[in-house]
Amino acid sequence: MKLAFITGITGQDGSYLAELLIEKGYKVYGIVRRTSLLYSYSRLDHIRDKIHLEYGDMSDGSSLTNYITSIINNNDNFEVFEIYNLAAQSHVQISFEIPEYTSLIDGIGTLKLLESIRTFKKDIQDKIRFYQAGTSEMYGAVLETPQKETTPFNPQSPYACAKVYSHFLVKNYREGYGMFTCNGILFNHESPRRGANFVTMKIVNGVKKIVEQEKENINDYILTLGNIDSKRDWGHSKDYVYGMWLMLQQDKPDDYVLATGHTYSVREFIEKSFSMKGFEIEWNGEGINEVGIDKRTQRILVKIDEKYFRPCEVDLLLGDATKAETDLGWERKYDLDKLIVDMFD
Ligand code: NDP
Ligand code: GDR
Repeated sequence: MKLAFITGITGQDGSYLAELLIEKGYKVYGIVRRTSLLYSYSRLDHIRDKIHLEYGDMSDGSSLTNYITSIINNNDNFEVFEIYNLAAQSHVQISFEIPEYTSLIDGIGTLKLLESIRTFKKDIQDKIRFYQAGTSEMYGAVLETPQKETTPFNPQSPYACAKVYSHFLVKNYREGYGMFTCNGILFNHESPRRGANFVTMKIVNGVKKIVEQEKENINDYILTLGNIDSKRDWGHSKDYVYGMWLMLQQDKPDDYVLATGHTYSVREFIEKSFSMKGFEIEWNGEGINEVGIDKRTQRILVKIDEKYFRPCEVDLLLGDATKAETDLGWERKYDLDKLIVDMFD
């Protein structure tokens, strides 16, 4: 019997990963946070009867240890137990507003999980495999392009600093205690399940709103964004959760970059998204006064607001996933156009 425990199961990646593992015959467990409304289950509605959920929180080490222990005790003779640590305060800009909380969940939370695993005897520990959701944000103000596993980190936010801490813990527990722990270093990945306040989903939802408004002859909505000149290497979450799973199927634990090897600016993402719905965007003005105008009607569709700027920005991310492609046989099904079409649909 194969077991999997996903922290962050209610999130974008957690929900796709749960689907994949169910398909592969795993018994899938996850934790959910207590909230006053049950909104956080919405990405799991379609598989709710196929997964096991308990309340838990990355800030509560005993809940994590108790849950992992109960999974092991309730499944005699399990073959392998894969733990995917996807839970995080994952919004970079918000990490500047709640840096302590972000560090506690994205940094110390990882330590709590690793220590939980370490409490088990060697014969059990040897059947546990651990995946850490690392990020291209760790490269930050990049010291090399493209970025690969050997590129030094230069984090530019509390979020990225906490993830760097987790990255080295995972390496430390692998080297120090011989645990099967892997770091994924994943570049941006999106999907129809992306949170609404990440830039790609915000753009797609904005374009949809403008299309809907045009049908009703209304034209008061303007898509308002921050820095549109940063560049990102955007892939699809479905491709990336498959890569996470592949990492834990290898004979030896290691760290891998997952990326598409193509980078686009936020500006290009805006232009592509609008053009898929028949709009051609012209840019006018500079800096915070720049606006994106519909060439046909001269209506302003995009404007800039300083409130979306970050204290430190990551200007360019471009990943080199050669190691994952060669060693894991990782392949992607989505390019940027296919991704945007999927997000619209
Ligand atoms: P989401 O923000 O969609 O999901 C985050 C998950 O973490 C949610 O299930 C959330 O629960 C959970 N969570 C947050 N805080 C806590 C807490 N205190 N205790 C328990 N659970 C908590 O992120 P993604 O799915 O996009 O990303 C998954 C992971 O991969 C994250 O760690 C992220 O940092 C990392 N990553 C993401 C990339 C991307 O481009 N998407 C790229 C590289 C790394 P709730 O639903 O209750 O909020
Ligand atoms: P990122 O994603 O910070 O790369 O982190 P996000 O979509 O938030 O920002 C990408 C770029 O767009 C610029 N931007 C805006 N961003 C947001 N959110 N809202 C806006 O209005 C806006 N306008 C411009 C940003 O400044 C940035 O340059 C994501 C998260 O999923 C992390 O958890 C993950 O680790 C990294 O990707 C890889």
